[in-house]
Amino acid sequence: MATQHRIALIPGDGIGQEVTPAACRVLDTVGKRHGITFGYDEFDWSCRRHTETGAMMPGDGLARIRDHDAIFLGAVGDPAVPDHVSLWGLLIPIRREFRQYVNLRPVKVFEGVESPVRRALAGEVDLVVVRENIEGEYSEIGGRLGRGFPEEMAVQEAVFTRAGVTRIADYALGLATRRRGLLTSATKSNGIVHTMPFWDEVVAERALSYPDVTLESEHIDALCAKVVLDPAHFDVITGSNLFGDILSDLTAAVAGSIGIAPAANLNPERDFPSMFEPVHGSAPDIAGRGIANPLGAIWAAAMMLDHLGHAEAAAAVEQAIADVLARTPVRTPDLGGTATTAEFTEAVLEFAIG
Ligand code: GGG
Repeated sequence: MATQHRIALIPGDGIGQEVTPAACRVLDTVGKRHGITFGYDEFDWSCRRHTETGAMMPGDGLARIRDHDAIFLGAVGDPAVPDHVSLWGLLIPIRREFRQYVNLRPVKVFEGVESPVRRALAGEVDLVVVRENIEGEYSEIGGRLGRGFPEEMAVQEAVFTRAGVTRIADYALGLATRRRGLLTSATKSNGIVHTMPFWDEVVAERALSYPDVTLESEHIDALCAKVVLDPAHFDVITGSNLFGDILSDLTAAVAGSIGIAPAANLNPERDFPSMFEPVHGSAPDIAGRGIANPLGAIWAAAMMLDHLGHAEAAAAVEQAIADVLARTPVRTPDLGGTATTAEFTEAVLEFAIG
């Protein structure tokens, strides 16, 4: 009998509406081949909904998706709604309420994709960014005073807890143990005098329990330079919420395009559903033209398959992505081609199911 999964589907805004159906098409087709079926409950939570109703999602939104096996999200953001309103009205509450404290963002330079960085060669760059996802610089603590007056001010408190840093360090160290054994921790303890030395201390303490992992700590500014100059050096990179977010866009660009990067927002204990999304945003400049790169969303779907216990199906999707890039000229415009979202998706399916 086929394994059935219920997925909460939130296409969201802009190209999220275009790449999410592409990912579902791959899930359905590859799933069928592997004895897995998906039932989707689609939610219209988005900036359009905010414009019409005043809220990104309904008051009981989180309760409605709590019991799904996983959540698949397209993209969030539209010029009509301030970015902090759309993010804090949808994406961030999901991550926090469901304790999705790991944001896993793998990056590879695929054969057939030319990186803008000369030293980023296919087969050599294969790294994972492990971003802390529910605390750090993304914090509600703070406020604004004296709006409109010359002395107007804004204060934003970053929040780092021992529990929070410990669990993300353990996740990253565990992952490094199963990979090449190198963990790079992003810091800025020369300028940020409280939270970053604390981050460094906790990561170093936890590393003592992982003798097979070499830990290196790099200031975020120097780390960004090194990622560009020598991307093949890196294996697992961990960072706070903000540093991890910035690093994953940087590493995705080094790999050729932010359109190819996937993300898994994981609740490792599986007390709550985890959420899968492409790293890219809603890209209003190209939305509606059918040319968005669905690779990030399709790769995120592969990560979802893996999380749901279907490693073989996940590997088949990842291999199909690699095959399209290595063996065909099919590319969306962000990778220098002329293929549409649908054409790229078809090419992936041809390799995935033969
Ligand atoms: N595909 C997810 C998305 O739309 N992300 C937009 C974004 O700005 N994300 C910020 C973040 O991940 O913290």
